[in-house]
Amino acid sequence: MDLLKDMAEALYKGDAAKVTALVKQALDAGMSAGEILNNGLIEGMNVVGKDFRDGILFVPEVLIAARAMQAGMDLLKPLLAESDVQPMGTMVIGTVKGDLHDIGKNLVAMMMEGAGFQVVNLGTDVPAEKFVEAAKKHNADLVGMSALLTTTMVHMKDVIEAFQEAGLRDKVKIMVGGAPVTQKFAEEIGADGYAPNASAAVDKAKELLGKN
Ligand code: B1M
Repeated sequence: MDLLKDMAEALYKGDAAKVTALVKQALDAGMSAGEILNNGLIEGMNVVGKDFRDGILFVPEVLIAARAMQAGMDLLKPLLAESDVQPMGTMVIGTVKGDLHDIGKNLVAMMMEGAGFQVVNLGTDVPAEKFVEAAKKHNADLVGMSALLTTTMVHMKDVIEAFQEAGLRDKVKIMVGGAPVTQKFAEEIGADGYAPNASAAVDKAKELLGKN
């Protein structure tokens, strides 16, 4: 168990090399990929999320921790794919059409992965039809949209309408976020959820899928 505790701590500190070494050690010791993921990596990322929310950690530390998480995940992913560990859910995420900002969106994507979600990151400048196509292809439970410009946040509504037109609106929960986006705006455009930051996004996603 100490191995997993050390792993969570190394992840919190953003020590990717140590996380990698500990994941290998845990696998050699016969632990399952699911156990390492849930009790080592996700455990560490949960603390990162809480401390980010509470203003103890800031964006650079979270990005470094997320990189360490990714290093561990790279080793576990092929094993998880073979095993029967079910993700918390699948999220398709992207920055809306016309918008090239992706730092916050990637942070949300990484925190979601850290919480055990499968994330399909569509990148930036994503048109409505691409969100719909990807949600269909990956059988997504959640669609996440990010916008950093007042001129592009309006496209979030277009995406929601595209899901309605495709007859898929009832199949997915839609979450929005980004600096100019508010709870009020989310309600106005008919989104299911809004989150002000990456750790709140994880909480909201779990809430929307009834996984709390
Ligand atoms: Co731009 N930019 N930018 N920019 N940029 C802003 C957003 C701006 C506020 C700066 C300013 O004027 N003070 C302003 C927008 C004004 C407005 O619309 N009201 C602006 C502008 C005007 C522009 C250009 C138009 C500038 C120009 O060319 N004249 C241009 C537009 C390009 C385009 O997109 N088409 C532009 C370009 C750029 C760069 C390319 C140089 C660069 C982006 C690089 C990149 O992302 N790869 C950039 C940057 C870095 C910024 C600022 C400085 C920082 C944004 C950022 O990364 N924040 C920004 C000013 C600012 O915000 N202080 C600014 C850190 C990030 C962690 O926070 O993205 O808010 P944020 O994400 C948070 C939450 O919002 C939330 O969680 C994240 C983590 O906590 N969140 C979600 C985000 N998405 C979510 C989704 C969710 C839930 C939560 O659910 C799905």
